[in-house]
Amino acid sequence: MKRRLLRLAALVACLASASIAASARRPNVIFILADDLGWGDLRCYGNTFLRTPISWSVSRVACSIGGAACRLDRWTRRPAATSIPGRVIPRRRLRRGAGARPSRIELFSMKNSRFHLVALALLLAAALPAAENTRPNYLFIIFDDWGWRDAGAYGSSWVKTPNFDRVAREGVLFRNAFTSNPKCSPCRASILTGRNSWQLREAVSHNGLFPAGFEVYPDLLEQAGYFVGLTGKGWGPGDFKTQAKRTRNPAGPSFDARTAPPPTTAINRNDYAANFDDFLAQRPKGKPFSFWLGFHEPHRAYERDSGVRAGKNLADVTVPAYLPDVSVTRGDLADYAVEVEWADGHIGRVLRSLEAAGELDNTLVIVTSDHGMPFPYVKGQIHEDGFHLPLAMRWGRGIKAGRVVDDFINVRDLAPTYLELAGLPAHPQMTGRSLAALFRSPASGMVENRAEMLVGKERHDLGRPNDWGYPVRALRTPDYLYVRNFHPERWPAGNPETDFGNCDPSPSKELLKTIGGHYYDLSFGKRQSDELYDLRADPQGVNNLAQDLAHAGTVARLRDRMMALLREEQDPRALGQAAVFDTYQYVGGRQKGYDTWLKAQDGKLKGEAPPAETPKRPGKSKGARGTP
Ligand SMILES: [Ca+2]
Repeated sequence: MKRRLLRLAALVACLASASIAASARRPNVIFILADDLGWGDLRCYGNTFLRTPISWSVSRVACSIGGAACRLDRWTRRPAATSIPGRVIPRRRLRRGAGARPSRIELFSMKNSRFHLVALALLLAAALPAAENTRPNYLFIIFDDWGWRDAGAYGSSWVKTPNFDRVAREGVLFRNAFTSNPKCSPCRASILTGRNSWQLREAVSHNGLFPAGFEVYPDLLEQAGYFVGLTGKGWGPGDFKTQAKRTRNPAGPSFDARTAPPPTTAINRNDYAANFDDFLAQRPKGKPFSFWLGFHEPHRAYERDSGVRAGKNLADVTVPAYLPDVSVTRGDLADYAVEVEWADGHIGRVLRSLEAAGELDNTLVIVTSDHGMPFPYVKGQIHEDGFHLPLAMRWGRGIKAGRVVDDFINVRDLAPTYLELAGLPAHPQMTGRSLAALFRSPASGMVENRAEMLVGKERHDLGRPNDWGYPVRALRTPDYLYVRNFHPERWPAGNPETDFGNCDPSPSKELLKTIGGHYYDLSFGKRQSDELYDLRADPQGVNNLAQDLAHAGTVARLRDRMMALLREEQDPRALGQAAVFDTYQYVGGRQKGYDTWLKAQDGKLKGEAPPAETPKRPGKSKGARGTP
């Protein structure tokens, strides 16, 4: 029926155009001008992997008009052989333009013809319903605190991630993916809303309120007919009920019923892959889906020495430049690796489930993390390994396999991508940039010249007087990381007396506190207002060059560029309104609060018993940690 309607509309369009042209006794010409559509992106030019709704529709329209043109030729009694439906026209002939023999042109023009515009709109409208069933599914897999270097696809030999590597191999691996704020809640808010964290009011904070007035992509997809779900960690920690009045996590309704015995006491009991199977089983027939699979791994705590017990050889571990290379850090890193590898196994299971359901190639699978590993100098810090993310995507129907892309990707680009691929209009709140055109390219390397990235933070954890945060903004370019610390008089990871609250407890942290010196200063010491790292010579960013006069010009240039971009983004920090950031409520526990520490000192002076120590979270409670 649709096909008949389409042919009828095409026939009407072409007959009309024929009536206009008949007086000149020439064949009709309709030229379909698609805006920004690459010539290789049409199936009729041999494209075998790309079927986005737009190119699909244009392709169908072109073929249909070709069919109508054949009838048209019969109507005008011209030889039908000059117009063959579905015929491939050599590119050289398309370039001949006005010099081509009119009777040989089979590409059509709507130039200067209002009627033809209307006819084309009718044809596209007829074709779009056919594309509706081709909307892709989305499976978004996010680790909690997984560092970007720790995957086989990025060259790691000691962290085994065969399933992440498979996604990269059968799709695209991004070498420059970033979160603009390296902490759980602000990064996840950015993913959901498609905005940078300083554009999200209260959601810039870790453990704060999810603000009212911002749309999230799972809701928008659900309204467009998608079946949505979540297992594990969505947005959080924080409170999405008080201000946003949400009754479920912004990442979607939870599917957490299935549990399984974990391999260590610190790994979560969530059987992520089985919960995804439950979600698939409950999906209404024919509906596209969007699922958020949020691992709790490799967030701390870890089972001590689980790495060695799992067979890790500590001699194989690669210790980064900002940590001392000793057995304590090697053991800590090996314990972290066990959790990464456990989670990677679930990726293999969900890929097999998609294959069994016949949905693998119609599903855009994205695997990433919310920020770097939970070690000093990384998690919560504006350093290269803090905000640089692992990112691979697989979409059999829409991404050519084996690509490695160097464009700078921000997690806020994901939400607009989901909307565009689902055929939805761009949302005016989203400031990220869709990746759909990048997907269509078969190229590797720098594809769209996305080559700079803003990074920053305000308050993460407590631990400074008045609950102050540690405000930072930074600009990352292919060669440099420039960092601006707006309050260098504050302690970057929290005050020493409150035990550097923005650095998770760990054997590595205890070691640095014990030995002091260089590594302690790197992670916990106060910083200069400007930092500059030349990532070509110093890829992990540990040698600050900003105080070297030889780099003064680079510092000034990058600072000016960064502030100009922040003003464009309406960042309150760049508009003289920075005081607002420290007014945002902190909703987590106050054990790390400076006021809690002060009260304890008062009690000591008065001879009172010290307050009970902050209870250590048992590993198995990981699942409930902080996420309402
Ligand atoms: Ca995290």
